Amino acid sequence: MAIHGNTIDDSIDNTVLTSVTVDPAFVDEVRTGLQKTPKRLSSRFFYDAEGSRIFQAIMHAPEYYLTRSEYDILDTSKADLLQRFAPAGEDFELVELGAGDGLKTKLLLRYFAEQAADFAYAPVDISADALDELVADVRQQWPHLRLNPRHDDYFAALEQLAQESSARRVVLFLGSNVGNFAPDEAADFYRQLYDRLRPGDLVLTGFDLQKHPAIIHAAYNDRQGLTKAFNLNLLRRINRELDADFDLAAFDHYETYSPETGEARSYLVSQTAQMVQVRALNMTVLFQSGEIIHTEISRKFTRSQIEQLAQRSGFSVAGWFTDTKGYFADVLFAR
Ligand code: AVI
Repeated sequence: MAIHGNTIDDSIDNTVLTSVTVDPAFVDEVRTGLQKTPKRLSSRFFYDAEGSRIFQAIMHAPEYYLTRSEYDILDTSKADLLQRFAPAGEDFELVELGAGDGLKTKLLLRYFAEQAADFAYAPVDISADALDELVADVRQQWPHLRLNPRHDDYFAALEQLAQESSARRVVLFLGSNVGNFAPDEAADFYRQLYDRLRPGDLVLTGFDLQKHPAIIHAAYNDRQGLTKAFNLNLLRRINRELDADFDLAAFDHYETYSPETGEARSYLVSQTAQMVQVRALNMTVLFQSGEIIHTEISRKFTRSQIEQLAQRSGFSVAGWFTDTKGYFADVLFAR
């Protein structure tokens, strides 16, 4: 097997059997992350087709309150949101970053369409599969909706959209995706967003709030083992895309939540001393028994942290929507 640019060819006796396209950033992450102490792989790479499928299942797990909480908020607040997005019924462009399957957004689309709101929907996703599925579904449900999908990097898509229309942009960044950033990355992300928006544009972000630590801990330790499968799938992806030989049964999922930092952290734990070959990278990785790979941070916020985030990046907080339990907040930032 050899890597040519970003393509790996599976060859036996010089006969190419399969050709898998591998994201160069993934190659780089595996190469550098498995050499760090402690070992680290970013949760950015969880979302191959299988990872996306498992994440859909997590969103329905009884312990994973985040999706239900946000769905409730959007359902309860949809009229108020439309009023803020288009106070005088003017047209606007709803740009969704990391659209996924758009489950919660479809609730808004349905309501906005019923109200005959004048808007275009621009879902942006780096996963072509997820985007294609969403677009096909939205087209089928609302054939007259102006649809402007972008299979691109978030900021490149925003810049391009700005050139194409002068309508107010309302950016959706839902689902607590912001929690997967390190604190500095989050501030940087909103600063970059601010620079690409015009005065009057809006950003609606889903933040998971700090609450009883046991509730948060359970959300990342579901009884069906979905979160474990989600975490382990990263090793399966390395096996498939980089010709590695991780034995998934020799690794466990371990989660911590610190109420002091507000960080839920996911780890993979080597259950034994072992050696793993990543053949496409010509790399041998040694694990001690009990050694971890840190894979994800899911940060939980306080209200004042969210207000500071807005302030540090130049936005003002223009709306605060929460569920009855106070578990989750969708917060409107205005440029
Ligand atoms: C996508 N992201 C907001 C999820 C979270 O809660 O951090 C991913 C996830 N990881 C484990 N369960 C869900």
